[in-house]
Amino acid sequence: MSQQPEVTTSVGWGVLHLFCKLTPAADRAGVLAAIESTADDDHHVLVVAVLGHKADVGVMALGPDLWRLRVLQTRLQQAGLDVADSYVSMTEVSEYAPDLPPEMKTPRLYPQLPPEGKQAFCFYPMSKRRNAAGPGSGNWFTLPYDERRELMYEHGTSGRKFRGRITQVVTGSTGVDDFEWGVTLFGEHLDDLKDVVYTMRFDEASAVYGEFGAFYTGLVADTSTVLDRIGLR
Ligand code: 76R
Repeated sequence: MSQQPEVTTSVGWGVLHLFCKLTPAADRAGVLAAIESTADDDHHVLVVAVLGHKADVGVMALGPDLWRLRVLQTRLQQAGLDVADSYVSMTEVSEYAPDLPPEMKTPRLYPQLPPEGKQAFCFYPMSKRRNAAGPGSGNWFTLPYDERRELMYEHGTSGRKFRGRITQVVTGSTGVDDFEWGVTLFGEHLDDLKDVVYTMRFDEASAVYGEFGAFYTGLVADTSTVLDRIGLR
């Protein structure tokens, strides 16, 4: 294979969520090797045992080199996993938080995952509504910036009540996947995830403007534990 130059984001990292089903051809050693060969100092892979029918295993990979993320996908497929759903996004600092101090910006752009002690996981994609008229009307993108910033300030205030209980990783996907953000949440207890999402439903930014895709829920563990528990021995 010819040597490809790296394709990167200009800031932050690329993020690939893969939700996979086991097939009869699934090969434990191949899956382990795919994950181990992707992770290095800059690239991180975390593995989730998915609850429910939508998938068996979730893999979230982050890092600068998008080819490396694609090769992970290829190797998982070659190891007999069927990618049932996926999401492509990138880390970002919100336009409503330009003044965050560096110690808050760095973990937004370069999150160190998984957060310690938070094994309950959920992922869902989200957009802000842009319907001009009629039922379900509301257009986030025609609101003046100051109004949007106020609403995001309200959002941040209700979010901060969960500081320590929840780790949120909001990654941008406008133009690269079907929604505008991927929302990945980690908590110690499953109901931490429910509580934060329920609380945010009352924030105007979510109550009036939030639109959501499919939710995936799972349990974070080291790769071999996840593979044991989903029955790939
Ligand atoms: O980064 C920061 O901590 C600054 C404040 C903040 C911003 C700018 C913040 C805090 N969020 C921001 C941006 Mn959030 N967040 C979500 C969801 O289900 C839903 O209704 C929404 C999904 C949750 C659960 C959540 C949690 N946030 C965003 C954006 C980007 C908006 C943009 O740029 O236009 C989205 C889509 C989004 C969605 N948010 C927090 C939380 C929590 C728990 C916090 C507090 C974090 C902390 O203080 O540690």
